[in-house]
Amino acid sequence: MVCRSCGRPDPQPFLDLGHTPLADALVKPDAVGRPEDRFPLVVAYCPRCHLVQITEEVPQERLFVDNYLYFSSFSDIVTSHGRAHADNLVETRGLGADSLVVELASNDGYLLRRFLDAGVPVLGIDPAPDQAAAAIAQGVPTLTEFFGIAMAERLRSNGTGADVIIANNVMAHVPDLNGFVAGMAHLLNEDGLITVENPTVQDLIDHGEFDTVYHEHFCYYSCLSVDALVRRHGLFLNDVEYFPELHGGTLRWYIEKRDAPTERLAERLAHERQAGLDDFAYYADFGDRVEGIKADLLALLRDLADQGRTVAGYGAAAKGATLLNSVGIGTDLVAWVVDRNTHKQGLHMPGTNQEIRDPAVLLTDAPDHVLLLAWNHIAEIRVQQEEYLARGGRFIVPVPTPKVL
Ligand code: JHZ
Ligand code: ZN
Repeated sequence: MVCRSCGRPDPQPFLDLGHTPLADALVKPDAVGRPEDRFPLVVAYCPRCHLVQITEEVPQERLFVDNYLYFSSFSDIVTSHGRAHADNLVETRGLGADSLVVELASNDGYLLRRFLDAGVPVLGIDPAPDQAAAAIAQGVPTLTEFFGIAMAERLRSNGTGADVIIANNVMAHVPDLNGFVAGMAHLLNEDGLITVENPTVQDLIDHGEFDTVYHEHFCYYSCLSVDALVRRHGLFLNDVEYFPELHGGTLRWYIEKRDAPTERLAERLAHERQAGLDDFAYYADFGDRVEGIKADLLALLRDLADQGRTVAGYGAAAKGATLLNSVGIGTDLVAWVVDRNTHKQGLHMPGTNQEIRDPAVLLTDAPDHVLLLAWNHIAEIRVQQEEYLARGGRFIVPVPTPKVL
């Protein structure tokens, strides 16, 4: 393969998670036990533009149209983080009735709804049919399509231009990166602003977050790789903010058509160079470290099973599917999983078959331990599960080091 950003041949592989099923391809009860499609999951580094990426390319329709039940609104911290950003943009950009905010991967519309409530026109774009329908149902105009340069040209020729483009947790999800960024550049008004958010590759590596690798995530970004990517399309990375608690460590990048880098960005770029994110050596031993985490987690769970302890999982997250499958955690070690997303309840985890149940069963069935598959939401889950913990239930976190809390 060639690098998805700069086209250099043969990015250098450093992590192989084997063949895994698609992380969001939850299984209907009557299909449990039938063979599931599996795809290689290998992560590689491009020494020219510093982009970390997976080598496999599963068709986007399979990932985000046929098998996608992620609804942003089931996470309170995610929605409040987004709403604060919206309020801030309305104020600092002076947005009003003549402005247009476009969101790529607008999901169920929770973020754009906030702009509408402030009197700012919006356009959502998201190919996931149920999420787009939910957005439309709450009054958020949404195009149920994949975004790219072709769509941007079509919108432009209809006279549409964006003052703000928001792309949260989507730039990692596109195989044709350059088409996506070219599309943003084409759609953005001359004095407009793009904000992009994604978990950072630095936190992935430093905190052993290997479970955030799955086929939906084609790319894993740093300021270095984003800078190289957007420059190719006449855009400039000018500012950055860091949210250490969001999705295991998220960066928000501010991108414009003018070249005006802030001190804060310069510091972050220097920090990434100092850490070695522009050198393969930084990534080289990650595969071995992941093998260690996997072995420790398996030993911990086997030990609990030997002691007759019951273990459930919290969060039918995509990262949960990677964790269960790459470690090899069957229903003998984690019996079932809970998730408050009602669209996921009643289905089963891909590959490892755990049934997905309502979180209320943590009190009625009272497992001794709960493995936090959605460890990124620990603060929120802790508050919700106060009663389970008060009765003596224990949480287990899988990363950076598997441990019983
Ligand atoms: P969560 C998703 O990954 C998918 P996942 C996607 N590919 C992406 O890029 C990242 O997000 C950013 C549930 N839950 O957010 C909701 C509770 O049950 O870690 C979700 O099903 N109770 C777009 O799937 C799951 O857990 C709660 O209190 O790894 C968490 O999934 C909370 C807060 C969540 O993302
Ligand atoms: Zn490259």
